[in-house]
Amino acid sequence: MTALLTLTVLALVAIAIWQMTKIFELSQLKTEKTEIANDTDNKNNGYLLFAFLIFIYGITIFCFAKYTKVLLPEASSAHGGEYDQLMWVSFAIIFFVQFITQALLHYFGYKYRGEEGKKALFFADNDRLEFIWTIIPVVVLAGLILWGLYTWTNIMDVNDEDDPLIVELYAQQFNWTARYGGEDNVLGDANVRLIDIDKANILGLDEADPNGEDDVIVKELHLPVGRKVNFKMRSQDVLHSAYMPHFRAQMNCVPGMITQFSFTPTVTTEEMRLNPDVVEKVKRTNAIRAEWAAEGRPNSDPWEFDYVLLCNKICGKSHYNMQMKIIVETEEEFNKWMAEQTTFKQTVAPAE
Ligand SMILES: [Cu+2]
Repeated sequence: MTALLTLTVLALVAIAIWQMTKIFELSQLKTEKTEIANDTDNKNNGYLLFAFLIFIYGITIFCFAKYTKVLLPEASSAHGGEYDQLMWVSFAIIFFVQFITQALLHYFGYKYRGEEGKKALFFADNDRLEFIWTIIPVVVLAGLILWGLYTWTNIMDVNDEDDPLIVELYAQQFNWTARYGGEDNVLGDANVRLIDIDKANILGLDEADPNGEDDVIVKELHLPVGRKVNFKMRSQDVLHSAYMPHFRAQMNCVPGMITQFSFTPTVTTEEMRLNPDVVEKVKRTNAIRAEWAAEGRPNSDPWEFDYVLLCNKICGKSHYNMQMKIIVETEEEFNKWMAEQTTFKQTVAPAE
């Protein structure tokens, strides 16, 4: 609110100054036609172009220096490295091209400013120039697109080779539920029409399907490190998107259909908590939280890093808080945890 008021005051002061200059100008005896730009005006505008150029370079460098730390830490999935490399190379090319073209754009704006007696040269075309500025972007973009397509096909190759763990991610306003295939690693059939709250059948599993009997339904996603996981996404109501940023994974959850994504987690939660970037982030966050705690504000308990599954599709008013904790652990820890879970058959109320 204070910021808004300050901005309003600043804007009003600026308008007042502008109006006063107008009054001042009008009160002067006109010596020349001030509405037409003269050489001095053009030159000043040319210099302003350079000032703007320095401003955009400056703000870019500033943002990089100040905000790179909020980027995600190193990828925790087998395909994540490839994905990150593609992103960084694209970034590098964009910044390189932007650096050069902006400098040229502003320099030419200054160089060919209007001057008394200077006439523009009529220049129909130049085949060589046209060729250069067409062929370079074509080659670079075609390279990036082909590499992107190749990476995409690699990442999106969801198949059942290497005995993947089958996990369903079920989205609804505004929470996630995960379902494991159980002992047989096969998910029982399910349909939203079969949801029966009275019987605690919250995911609409088909009770007649024997594959569903040993399914395990949980509110915290556990994954064994190094084992491929095939995710099957469903949505109960509207479009959601299952986003697991640390694994560089995202897939929309669409009502009425099953979408898929597959990845292999490579770093356990324990290991990730020791990652220098993560340690730094936890430190920064907890420093802010300590300040909050001192002020008696809510949500100020110390934070510990955990992987998360977030919803990345604005799906309603509590979308921002639609998340589920992910724990990546060793095979033994995972098996131990799994053994403690109850199966669908054990939890569902018997038919009356
Ligand atoms: Cu959502």
